[in-house]
Amino acid sequence: MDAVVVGAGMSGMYMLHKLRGMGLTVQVFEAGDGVGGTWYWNRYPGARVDVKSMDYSFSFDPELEQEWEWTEKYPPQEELRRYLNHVADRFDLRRDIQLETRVTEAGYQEDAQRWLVRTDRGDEVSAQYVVMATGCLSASKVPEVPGLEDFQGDWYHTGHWPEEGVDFTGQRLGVVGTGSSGVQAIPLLAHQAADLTVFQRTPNFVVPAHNHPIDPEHQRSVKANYAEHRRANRESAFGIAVPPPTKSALEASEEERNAYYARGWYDKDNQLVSLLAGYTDMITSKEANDTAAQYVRDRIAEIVKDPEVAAMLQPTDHPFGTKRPCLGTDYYETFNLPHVHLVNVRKTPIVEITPTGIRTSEREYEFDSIVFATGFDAMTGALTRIDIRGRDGVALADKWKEGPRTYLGVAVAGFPNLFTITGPGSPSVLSNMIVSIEQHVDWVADAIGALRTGGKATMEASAEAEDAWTRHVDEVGRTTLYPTANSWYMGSNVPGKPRVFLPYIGGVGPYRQKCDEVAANGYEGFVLSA
Ligand code: N01
Repeated sequence: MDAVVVGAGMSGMYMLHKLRGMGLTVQVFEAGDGVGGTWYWNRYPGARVDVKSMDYSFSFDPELEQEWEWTEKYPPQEELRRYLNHVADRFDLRRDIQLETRVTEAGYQEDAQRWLVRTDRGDEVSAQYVVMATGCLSASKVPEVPGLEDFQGDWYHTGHWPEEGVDFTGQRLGVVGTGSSGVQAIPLLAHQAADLTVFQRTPNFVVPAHNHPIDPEHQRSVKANYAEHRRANRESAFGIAVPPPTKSALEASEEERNAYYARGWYDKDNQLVSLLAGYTDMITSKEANDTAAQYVRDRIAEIVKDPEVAAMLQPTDHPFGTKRPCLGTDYYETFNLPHVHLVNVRKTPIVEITPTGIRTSEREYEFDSIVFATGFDAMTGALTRIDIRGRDGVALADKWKEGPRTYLGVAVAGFPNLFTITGPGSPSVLSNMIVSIEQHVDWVADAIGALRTGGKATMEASAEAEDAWTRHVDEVGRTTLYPTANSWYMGSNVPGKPRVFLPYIGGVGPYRQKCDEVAANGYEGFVLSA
């Protein structure tokens, strides 16, 4: 093949479409038995995107974006999966996607200047280019506590939920984790379970989603001006165009600030960034950030009736936004229900899973089922779980032992012609993912096109360019409050993972400009070989 693409989520599907359009032969491998990536695997109750549908959709084909009709402000997983299946059919992608096949190895063969890719089904494919479209949040993890194999009930991870769904009616249910997945699932699980216990290690900031059917007039007006709408998203900081802030939160009066935060909290058209995007220093000044954090804590105290439970739900150990904030529907209200209980596992950690439930340092809880909403080995996990070996047989997992090193988050020195879509060191998870995915796929396709027209066999990030970029990602990260939190952005949710700020916070627009400059300067920072 000319190219192997690993993964058939949004990145892999669009990469296939682009490369095939350029006349390349492409083989896509996908572990699931369907396309859609994130929206294939995350089928837990309440799973839906928290970026508005008109923004969270492909922009590469004007007909596609005009013909698809969204139904809700934040579409549920089923609708997103339908959309991605539609994309697969519309662009005839399936014939080059091999499902139920996990890539296990990719090794660079220096003599041939090609990659040899192996799968768990015995495939062996030689390819000139390998594109890792493996997703930032796809390597799921359950807590490292002993005993799970002896649990006699059923257990689930939100990130690989059974296709047929699960009915917890009448059950005693335990849920571990209160990140975005837990926050979305808990209110719906509480409707089903007879008794629900939530194990919370860190309370999160949860803003009301105000999801609602999409206004047809709004959909029409965005579509009438879609090219401009998309351009603004591409040039914005987070891939969602909002008016740029002009002043510090500390320059605004308390009244002015609270009026602004109230719009972010109560307005039915609010969005994830609403509370954080109003002032210039929300992610750089703890004092400025505290004004919004306190606003949210006050709302929690208003909603949750039991003051002790309210206090447990109020985040105080990290600035607002430094762990991924969540959008919720009836999240805090759920803790007013008499059959819903909250356990602080920071205070009384989970010590083991027993045959009948969960034991904390304080007591044992008995359950029929347990749901782990415990997240992912983010950004690097899906890559390092594959045995990827570059020049001299060097393993990517070894090279990244002290933290990922990339050039622009898309290439790695020593790994020629290997590209990582939304890899560590790119805006990725700090952005509207689909905007970043399209930018990377377009850039990689252009780079491969340039290699082919220029008669070059390989492109490889130079060690100097990689060093400089990795330093830059770290330096920019350190100008913000992000490194002060224990978050998956920092790798802190995976024991032993180096503490490194994984994404690039320089902004989607400026990052795109930098990538375009690199290309315009003949792929500056890359070594191109004949
Ligand atoms: O995972 P998470 P997620 N004992 O890592 C806790 C995207 N996403 O699947 O915070 C006890 O955020 C852990 O505690 P702590 C989005 O980018 C988007 O919810 O590490 N608890 C935390 O509470 C999101 O950020 C959408 O102290 C343990 C939770 O489990 C990302 O995916 C929806 C534990 C994990 O939260 C990941 O979200 C869903 C242990 N041993 C996801 N280990 C939308 O678009 C972990 N925890 C809406």
